[in-house]
Amino acid sequence: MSEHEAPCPGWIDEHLNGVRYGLEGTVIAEQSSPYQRVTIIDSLAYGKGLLLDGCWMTAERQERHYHEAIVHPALCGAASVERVLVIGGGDGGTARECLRHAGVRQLDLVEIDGLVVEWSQHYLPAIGGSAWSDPRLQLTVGDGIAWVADAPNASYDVVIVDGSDPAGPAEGLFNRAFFEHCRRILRPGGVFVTQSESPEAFRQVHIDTVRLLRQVFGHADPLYGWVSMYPSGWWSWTFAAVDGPRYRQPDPTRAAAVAEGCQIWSPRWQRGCFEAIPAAIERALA
Ligand code: SPD
Repeated sequence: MSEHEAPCPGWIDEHLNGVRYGLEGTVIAEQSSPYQRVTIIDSLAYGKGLLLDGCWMTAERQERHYHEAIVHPALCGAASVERVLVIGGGDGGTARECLRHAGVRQLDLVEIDGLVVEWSQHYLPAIGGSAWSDPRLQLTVGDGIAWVADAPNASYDVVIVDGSDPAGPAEGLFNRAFFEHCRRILRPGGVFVTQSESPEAFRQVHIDTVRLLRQVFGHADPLYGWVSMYPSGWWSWTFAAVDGPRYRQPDPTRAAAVAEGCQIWSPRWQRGCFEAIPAAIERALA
């Protein structure tokens, strides 16, 4: 989808549809895994960061915009948070935010690419933080699509899909069969969330993803935020639940326990971001 090129020395860019999204910095490690090209950079503005196949994934001084947004509406909204599944998320940031919730007893993190985990632990240790040594974390390097297909009915309270863009290893994380399994493995009161791309730079993928989730779950709500290193800087995460949009009403006790440590998320921020649906997207989804 995008190419990682270095058009001028000292810049690392993601290229998409005639626009480049770049950081000034240097590549400090790069290798092709069996799944994708994995690149670690050191940037002036955001510290060390990760690209997969030339697309921005995360960076030390930027990651909270993404990880707080994908995690806390789900973990503050689910009836229980005892058993959490994260598909993808090999940098550890989503796991770190989940494990700030004291009610989490087991977090299964299933990442397809062992090199992403290895290099995130080595080069970006602050992103996973204490998650990597937390006994509640069960890390599996394996196929998340097969994991959800094989998981028993009603086996998780929260399912989080923290994949990359729908090309290469993440392509199968955006289709009906996958979403149906995610719904099947949720317990009553359970909440599902997936990163659902940019309403501008990936407009059609975004609309298709929300539509499909509405068909599978009966309802789904995109939340809009900002990840300035991603194409257009405008991003979305779409939430659904087995028994109504409970993710819109954060549990006050759980919210209070995590809000103090957040840079971006708060119940108020979340309320605004669920309401901030662009008019044309709202019409397209109607
Ligand atoms: N275009 C970038 C989409 C990336 C989504 N996942 C990011 C991984 C952060 N844990």
